[in-house]
Amino acid sequence: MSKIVFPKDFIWGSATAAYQIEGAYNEDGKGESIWDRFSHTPGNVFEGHTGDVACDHYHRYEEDIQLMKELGIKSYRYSISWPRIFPDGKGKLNEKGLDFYKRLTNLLLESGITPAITLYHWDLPQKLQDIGGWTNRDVTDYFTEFSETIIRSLGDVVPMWFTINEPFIAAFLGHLFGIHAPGIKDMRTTLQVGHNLLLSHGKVLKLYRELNQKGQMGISLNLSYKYPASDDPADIAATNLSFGTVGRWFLDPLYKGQYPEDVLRYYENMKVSFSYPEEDMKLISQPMDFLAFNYYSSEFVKHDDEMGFTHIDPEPGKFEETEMNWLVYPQGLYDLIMYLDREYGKPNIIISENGAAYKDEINSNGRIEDVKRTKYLIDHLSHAHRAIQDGANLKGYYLWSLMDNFEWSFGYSKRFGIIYVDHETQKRIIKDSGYWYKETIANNGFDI
Ligand code: IFM
Repeated sequence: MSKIVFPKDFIWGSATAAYQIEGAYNEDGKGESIWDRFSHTPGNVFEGHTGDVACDHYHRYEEDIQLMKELGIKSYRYSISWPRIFPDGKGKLNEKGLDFYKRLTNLLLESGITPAITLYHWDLPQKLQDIGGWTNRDVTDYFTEFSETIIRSLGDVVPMWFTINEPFIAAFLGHLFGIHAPGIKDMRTTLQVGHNLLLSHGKVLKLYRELNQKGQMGISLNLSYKYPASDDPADIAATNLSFGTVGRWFLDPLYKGQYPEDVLRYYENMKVSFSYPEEDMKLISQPMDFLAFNYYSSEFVKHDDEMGFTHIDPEPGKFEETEMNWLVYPQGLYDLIMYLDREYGKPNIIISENGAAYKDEINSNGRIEDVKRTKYLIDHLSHAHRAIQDGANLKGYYLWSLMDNFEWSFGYSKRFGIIYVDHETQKRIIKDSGYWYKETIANNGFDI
């Protein structure tokens, strides 16, 4: 047995997002979000589930913070529902909505938990979707105004800020595959939306600096590591392209001020183009305090004549899969961190999400023995630790998720939490993985 010990100030966190846990979808003056509209439209979400009640966190946040305290969570990453603050997306401020986040943040601070805010985790006000949503450049200014309100209200006490969560997912799942809100299927729109999300990030980061804030700000990307399915040069090229479309497409503008040439060509060949003023890149590529990413799995890539690349399971049955059918591949986390360290100038790195969905059952003693989730966490954190030992500036880890919640188009059918939520009664039960995390935080590491 050996002991894994993390650096002294390592941030042990857990994460959630507003639409996935809050509920209270039409209370205290909150406006409609694109996820309210999407989930209320039949056929979009598993068995018609919605976030109307979700985990009822809006009313139960005190109990939830008490649970975080019990687990010894050091930092809590949560997002702000934009339509709760500006029901129309802009204009008139809804004080009651803002007050909720003030109460939540204050109680976290009183409980010794460091607040970490995500400004956009996908719940765009529907009123802004009605004028084109993220395809409309004006929305980047409305987002900046919304962010200014939040930063002016909470900036003094919140030291950690994530501008946009997973711009790739918001753009591609929402505007190309149509399986997330707002349910559009158009490639050109997708690229424009991706760009405007990056631009919004840049505008808010500039504002944050102008407001002389003392905390740290970065963006949160969804990244996985890509491996060629064989030694065939065509598969190796496809792997580079596959990472290019998801990873470099966002990383290069942020760090190099330009979209990757090869991926631009790829889209040109597909006859998809989009435009932006060149000066956008200056905003987008301002230095961030950290680079955050969400890691769940990795992919094996094969050349595909039509699309250029496709993802396959090279040895079916060899690797475990989670309930999301995502391969469990902890080595990918190490390879990804080291890649970012090498290619993007040794940034400070935060793992802003990592975790796994499994089928959880309450046993006769009322316990949830989620052995697989605990193993998933041990394996991923071991690889994260190895990256730190090999020189990467990994500063913190936010486990996804604090509690079972609304998993977008899968509704409540997937459970990612270290706290079990009975969605009928709203009863919470800490799972065994939660107790393991508690011990890990207390010991700043674990035995393997
Ligand atoms: O639940 C999501 C979260 O909202 C964004 N990152 C991935 C998680 C699991 O799918």
